[in-house]
Amino acid sequence: RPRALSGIQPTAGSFHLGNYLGAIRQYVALQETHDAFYMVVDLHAITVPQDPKELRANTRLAAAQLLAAGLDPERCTLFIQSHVPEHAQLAWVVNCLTGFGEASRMTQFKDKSAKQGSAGTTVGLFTYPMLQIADIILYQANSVPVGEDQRQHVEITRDVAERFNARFGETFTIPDPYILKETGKIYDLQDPTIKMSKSASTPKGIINLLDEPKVSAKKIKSAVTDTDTEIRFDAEHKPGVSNLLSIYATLTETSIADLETKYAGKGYGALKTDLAEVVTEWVTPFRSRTQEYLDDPETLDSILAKGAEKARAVAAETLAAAYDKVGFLPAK
Ligand code: AQP
Repeated sequence: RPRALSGIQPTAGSFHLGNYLGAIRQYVALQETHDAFYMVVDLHAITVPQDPKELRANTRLAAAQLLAAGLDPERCTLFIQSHVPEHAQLAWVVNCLTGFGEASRMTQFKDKSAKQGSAGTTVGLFTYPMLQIADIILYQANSVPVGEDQRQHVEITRDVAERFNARFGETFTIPDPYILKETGKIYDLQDPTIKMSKSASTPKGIINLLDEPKVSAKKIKSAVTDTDTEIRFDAEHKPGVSNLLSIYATLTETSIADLETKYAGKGYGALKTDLAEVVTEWVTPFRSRTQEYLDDPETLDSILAKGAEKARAVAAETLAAAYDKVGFLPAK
């Protein structure tokens, strides 16, 4: 089976609909076809300040949500990044193989450091993509399910893995991004030209999966559309309506063409009311399943311990091979 690998940050509070449709939904699907490794990336989280107690709680919450969304510990390996020290160990080697200029071109770093200001920008935020490279190549991943915003990080992973292989001999698999055209970028409900994002969206623009369904319904009903009345997919001229159609089509596994037919002659209000219903139907069992995992931390922790053990077996083997290729003297 080909390998899949992806990671998600332990967001405070809840994952949002962009995280689910852009990434987590694909994690669930790839369990069936891939030897899949998914992790909560707590090492990445500390690139910005974190309260230790909250970080711990958010890490469990993230794992609970991944399980509630459909990850099955019998069909994939779910673990916490800091439980597998090989990530940080390989990241150092990756740092030493990545050019400063090359790393400086990462747009996510440029955006986030601009927002933080230079005093608030850590070296960790700068080297985030290098840790992400290590995350991916440690598992010899073929596919990396992510949203469109992560494409550049998978591309630099390919470059650095190829560089390592050329310099030291074939060691790492070159990964491909796995990004779906329909859901690779879910947009903010209030500004459908930017992605739905925990750091850039206003509260009204973002659908948090653990919010009360009533709260999300209200946000959907006040989503920005356009002055036209026709329900038609046209990302360029009708970004708001197109975003609602993408969300609706994916959650109900219908085609956008079928939705266009269904809503022909109907107003935006009807589309929004029905979409609010669709989202409510999806989040209601998701919320209660998440709570069940949170109510039983022993089970959750034991799933994560088993995941870490499985992940370490793979990661340790790759790290040993890489350290040997680089010329590190093995410890006796
Ligand atoms: N709007 C989105 N559309 C599609 N995919 C998205 N992802 C995030 N937003 C969208 C994908 O979700 C996965 C997890 O992302 P992350 O761990 O980077 O989470 P995040 O950083 O908390 O997500 P945000 O909201 O995007 O955070 P900020 O605002 O900090 O940048 C990734 O695969 C990502 O592509």
